[in-house]
Amino acid sequence: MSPLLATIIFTCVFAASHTAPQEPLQAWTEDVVSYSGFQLWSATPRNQEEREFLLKIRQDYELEVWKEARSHNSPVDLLVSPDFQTELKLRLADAEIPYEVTISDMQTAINNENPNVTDSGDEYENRKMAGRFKRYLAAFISFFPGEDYFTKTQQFPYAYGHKMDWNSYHRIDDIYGYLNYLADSFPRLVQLVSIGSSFEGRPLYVVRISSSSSGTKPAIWIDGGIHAREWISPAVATYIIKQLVEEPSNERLLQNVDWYIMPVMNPDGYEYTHTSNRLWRKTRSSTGARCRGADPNRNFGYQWGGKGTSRDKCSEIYHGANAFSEPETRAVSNFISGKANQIKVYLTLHSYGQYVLIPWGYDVQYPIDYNDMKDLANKAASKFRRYKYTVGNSADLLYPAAGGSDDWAKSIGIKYSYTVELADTGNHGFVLPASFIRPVCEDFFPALEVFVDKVATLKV
Ligand code: 0X9
Ligand code: ZN
Repeated sequence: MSPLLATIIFTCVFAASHTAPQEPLQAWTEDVVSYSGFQLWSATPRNQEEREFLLKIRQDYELEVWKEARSHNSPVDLLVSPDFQTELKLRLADAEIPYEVTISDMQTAINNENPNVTDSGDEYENRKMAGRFKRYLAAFISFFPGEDYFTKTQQFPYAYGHKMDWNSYHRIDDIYGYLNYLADSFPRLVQLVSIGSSFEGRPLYVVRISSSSSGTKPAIWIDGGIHAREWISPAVATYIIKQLVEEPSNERLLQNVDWYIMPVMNPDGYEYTHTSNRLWRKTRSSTGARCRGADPNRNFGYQWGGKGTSRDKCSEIYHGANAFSEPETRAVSNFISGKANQIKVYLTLHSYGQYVLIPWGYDVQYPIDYNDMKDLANKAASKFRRYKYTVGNSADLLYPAAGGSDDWAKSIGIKYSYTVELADTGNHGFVLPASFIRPVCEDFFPALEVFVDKVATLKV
């Protein structure tokens, strides 16, 4: 092809891209839940009697528990509606149970959590324009003999724009846009695998990051966003993806290990927390009753329906109609089962509390290789500088809860299986301001080296 013809084609394609219609704005059809006047209280029972009293109060007022732990003198975080605050204050004072109000107005906290989210538009448009230009330039150059398009896209990694940053929490489209961008821009490293569809039809994406095409290295699995409202979790998972793919100094982490990372296991729930109810936890499947969704972390098929689960469809810990009733947990279990020999570490990111939790979680039981698991977890946790994490058995440190993904992964033979409860310890809880994203991500990432060094020694 003559350079003149190529120039004409290039100009036409570039011009066409500028007149392409914009995506339609999404309609906001659903009611938004307000948490105006709701407070987060942190109560600290000091003995068995006080613990039992608090349990009674929780039941009487059907209070939602954000965090609890079995360990002595550890606080219980409760979401308290404005209707009960005066009465509850009196009852706690009567029982002499110390408590403090950690969030005085939940809706204000929610409003202030993610301030930059709408400001990224211009910057994105610039990135997208620059990306488009480079992409067309790469295509243009590839018309000439001896140049192939593939090589050029590798040289122009910003070929496609994306909206992700780690200064704000992003909607699912931004996250998925970023994953697609990486797959397009780094085809030798990144493969985007859709392992199924969510209840509402969103793709369930796993990012495979590997420096070899064969995929036979021992692997690390990381997932985020099992629980919809734990926004810091997908933020950390996407940060890990970015570091592994876009940061050349992390190349060593890919040398002997493959990665499977699923940043948002429950995309329907995640999106719902952005549009309708910031504090939604479960999936969005229909249950046939007035309440939707199941707790995906009670829906995995090991000890399903045991302690710390509920058959009440309206409960936050509803275990679902049966094990793997949710399309999200089913897809994950099918995918991981197929790679159970290759995957040596299973990490699932939650919030909050700053714990590295070791199975079993269904009850206070210890796997036979618990000490191996604990040694590795301690080594990893010793890398954290900014936030201190507690390492220990899940059911012992927190509470027994059956049907968790960590237990299931352990049960199918993945030796090193952990739940990480990211920051913080309760000042902000699930509503962790976006300014924490970078500190939490940067603090967490170096710990992955510990898992890499262990996995690299294991045979597939
Ligand atoms: O209760 C949970 O599912 C996890 N805590 S969270 O606050 N993120 O909801 C802890 C799960 C620990 N693992 C098991 N119990 N298997
Ligand atoms: Zn969680």
